[in-house]
Formats: sequence, structure tokens, C-alpha cells
Amino acid sequence: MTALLVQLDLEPLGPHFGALVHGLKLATATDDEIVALRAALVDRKVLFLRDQRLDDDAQVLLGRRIGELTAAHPVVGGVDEDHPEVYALDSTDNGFADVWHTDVTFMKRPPLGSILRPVVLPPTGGDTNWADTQLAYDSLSEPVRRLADQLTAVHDGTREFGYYLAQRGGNVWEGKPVSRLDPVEHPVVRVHPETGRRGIFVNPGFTSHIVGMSDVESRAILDLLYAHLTKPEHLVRHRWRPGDVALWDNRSTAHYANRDYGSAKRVMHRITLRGDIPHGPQDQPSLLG
Ligand SMILES: O=C(O)CCC(=O)C(=O)O
Ligand SMILES: [Fe+2]
Repeated sequence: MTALLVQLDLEPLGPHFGALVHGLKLATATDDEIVALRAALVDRKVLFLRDQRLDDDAQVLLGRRIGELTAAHPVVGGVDEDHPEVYALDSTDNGFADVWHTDVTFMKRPPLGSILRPVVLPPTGGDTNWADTQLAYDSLSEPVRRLADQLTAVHDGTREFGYYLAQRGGNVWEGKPVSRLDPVEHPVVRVHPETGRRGIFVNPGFTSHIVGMSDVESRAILDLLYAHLTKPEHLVRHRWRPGDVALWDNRSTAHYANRDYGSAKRVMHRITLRGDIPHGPQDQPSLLG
């Protein structure tokens, strides 16, 4: 690994993950700063920056400097014609994320990471929480880790996006039109392709069941993993301010947006970075070269 040329000013939000990045202006960051930011993203898993005040163009430009962008969402189109990469979550159009999830795990190749900024915030409330899936995996007991390592789960976007798809049609993903959401399989434990660390890779938003066991067994194991994943020790919570930007690694986190602001309007704009096909401990290609 090459040494980073720039040291970012990171304020850790917890002993293990999450950080506020101080003193960096994303819109004018140098290449070396972007490299350092990308490294911090993998290391701290979720990063927050204050007072950035990006617009859609600047958000897209930033994303392209960090990685390759996906379409806005497999089912939902971009916020407007000029921004096919920008996904709007608008509370007045049923855009909520009050179920724990990792983004787009119902596709074969879910995004590596996401970059989110508030556009309209409610007077109070609407905080977002992130869980560290690797910290959660590491703090499971050894026999449960061993069990989870062997499992495969089915992810199905129909529950969250089937209605939208039926009403308004799909979008594109990986360059192909999406007209149906076929369930996909992923390992229950994901090995991070850059660090080799293992993390819990099931979520209540999109995981329907575990392959090869009864409904009762599957439900009980998933509930155990979700309860463990969302223990307060595994979470950081962000209180949004105008001008903020959050970046997270979808290979090592899950998240949940509080829906506690009544009928107030809340609009968030997100872009996602193209990712790879998740691998588990059983099916890894040569890890780390
Ligand atoms: O609205 C939020 O805070 C988070 C929304 C969400 O799940 C996402 O942007 O991926
Ligand atoms: Fe999300």
C-alpha cells in the first residue's frame, strides 16, 4: 500500500467507526485529499462533513472522483433529466428509509458506497443511524460466527420497491432496463474486498430468508443477527444540518433514517458508487491479491 500524502483531520465518533472530517472542502479537494478520503471511508466506514453546501452537479462530480457512479436506483429514476445518478428520498413522495438496510442488496452487484446530502430538513428529527456490520460480526460468539459463515441468504427488493415498480415502471441498473426484481443470493457474512474483514450482510429491508432451512429457523437466525447488529454499541447517529455530506461504505455498514418528524418535509439526495459482487468466507476469490 502506498503511503497517503495527505493526513485528514478526523474526529472519531466512536471507538471503532464513524468520523467527522474537519477542514476539507469537498468541492475543491485535491486529488491527494480524495485519495485520503477514500482510505478513511474504508477505515471509518461512515464519514460526515459539515458546511459543504453541494448541489446535484457538485455531488455527482465528487462521486466520480471517488469511484464509478451507478444509476440513481434500479427502480427509481434520477431526480431530473440532467442527473440520472441522483436518487431523491422525499418524505412527501413516500421516500423514507425507516427500516434497517444496506443499499440495493437486492441486486447482484450492490453499490460499494453511498454519498448523501440533505436538501430539505424538518425543524427537528430525521436523524440517520449507521450500524457497523463488521464490529457486530466480531462481537458475535464464535459458534454463531461459524454458523453464519456458512449461510446464504435471498434478498428481494419487492417488498420495498415492488409497488413503485408496478405503478411507475423501473429504471436501469448495470446498463440494463429493470422491469422486474428477481431475488438474488448473497452470503450472510460478507468478506470486505479491501480489508478482508468479515461483516453481517443481511438486512431487514431486503433479506427475505436464509437458503436451505425452514421458515422458523430462518426467521429466528435473521432476528438474532438483526438484534445483535443494531445494539447501541454498534451504532453512530447523525443529526443533520444544512450543508452536510455523509459518505458510507455499504460493504461494512447498514443504516436507518428516523421517521419522527410528522408531516414535515424532508428531502435527501443520494448517489451510489458501483460495487462488486459480494463474496463470503466460503467462496472468496484470491483475497487481497
Ligand atoms: O434519508 C436518510 O437519511 C437515509 C436514506 C437512505 O437510506 C439512503 O440514502 O440510502
Ligand atoms: Fe439507504
